[in-house]
Amino acid sequence: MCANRDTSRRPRVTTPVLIDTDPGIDDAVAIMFALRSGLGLRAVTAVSGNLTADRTSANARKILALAGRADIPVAQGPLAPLVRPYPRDPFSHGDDGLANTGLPAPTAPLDPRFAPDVIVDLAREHPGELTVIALAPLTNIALALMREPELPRLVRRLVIIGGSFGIGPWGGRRATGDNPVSEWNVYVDPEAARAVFHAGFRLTAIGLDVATRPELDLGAAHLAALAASSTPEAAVLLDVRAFVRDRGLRRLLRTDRLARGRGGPGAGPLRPGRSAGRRRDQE
Ligand SMILES: [Ca+2]
Repeated sequence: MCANRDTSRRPRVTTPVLIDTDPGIDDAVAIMFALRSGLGLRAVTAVSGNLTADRTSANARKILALAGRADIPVAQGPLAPLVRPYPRDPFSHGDDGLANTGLPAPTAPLDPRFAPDVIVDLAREHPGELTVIALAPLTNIALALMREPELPRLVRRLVIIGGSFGIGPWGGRRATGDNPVSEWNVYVDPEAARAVFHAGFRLTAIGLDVATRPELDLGAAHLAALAASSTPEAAVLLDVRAFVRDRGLRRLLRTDRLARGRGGPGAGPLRPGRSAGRRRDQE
């Protein structure tokens, strides 16, 4: 390395990042945030979660195209978890899986490689450097582990949205597994989660107890900035937020109807219960 201190002409060095994902509206937002925050996103691997992988891989390409990054490769994983059947997500993500935003069909082709192979390839290409951000069931990561048992040593860091590590007032209400502390990404493919959590990665897991905290929601200042923005991502983000808000209102209204049907108008406070939350909203 030369000792030239003039850094202005050097290319910006960013940590290579791979996002494993199941968009789905929340992951669509996460991908937009990742791109806008300047992460060195090198590849996206799509897995079955909120929708099956054929749809999540298409949605990932739609979001990348929206953000002007259709050059980032997207590879598709399996259509089902490792050993269990694919469970339908009780929360609706809209007919298109992206809050009915009607984004155009992707024009960029799917990467022909199997998604777990892309994870292994990128980890080998950047030994000790790659950060993997897993926003979905861990099927792809577990399959990558089977192909390359050294993956935990090759990957610099694995960050997971998954699991639940405490009981809080918000997590249970938004849990989509089979009980109030059961988190969707682990619920869908628990065998994959077990393999990944025990593999020896330098791992950070952000659980349901943290990810559902209301202070992480967009605040008034964020919404004002989005409304003032002319970027296509901002318009889609506002549409997504409206969809989620309306979806919540429909759940409340339905619960209200159920309560009145059982005990009349004074049957109890309006509060979405587990039974209402677990039914899929019809659009
Ligand atoms: Ca996800």
